[in-house]
Amino acid sequence: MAQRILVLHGPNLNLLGTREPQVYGNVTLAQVDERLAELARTLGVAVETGQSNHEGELVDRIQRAGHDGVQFIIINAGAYTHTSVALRDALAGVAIPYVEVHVSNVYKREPFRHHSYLSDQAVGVIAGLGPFGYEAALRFAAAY
Ligand code: CA2
Repeated sequence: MAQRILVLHGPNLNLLGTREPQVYGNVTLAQVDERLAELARTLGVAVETGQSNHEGELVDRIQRAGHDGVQFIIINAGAYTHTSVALRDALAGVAIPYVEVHVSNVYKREPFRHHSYLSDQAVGVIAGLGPFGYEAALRFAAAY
């Protein structure tokens, strides 16, 4: 059975590639997901991607992952990274290893983006590599 990997995108990431290109680049979320699907085929893993602007929906998706055999999570929680104890608790609750991804280098940005509720429980964190960060995370997950 192929390893099952869930990629979750949080709030506003549906706007990727359409606004603020100086911060987030020109690649759209659909293109990121397409690239991940292609790469997953090459790596022989099963990847599922999803985006939500709603904290509770992200919590529900993480809880479901705990029941449906997901073995690794790649998550860019967007702004919820810096605010959400609920997402932290959901990830801890399912105990599925995860990598936190940020398109931008949050450490070069406003101080409120320097703290993450997810990082200390993550296997690792990728920030500032643009959309390539997701690809690097998927390669890591496949080898994990
Ligand atoms: O750099 C990242 O990937 C972030 O997770 C993106 C979040 C931000 O709140 C985090 O601090 C860092 C923002 C989501 C993307 O929002 C966009 C807004 C306009 C245009 C494109 C994306």
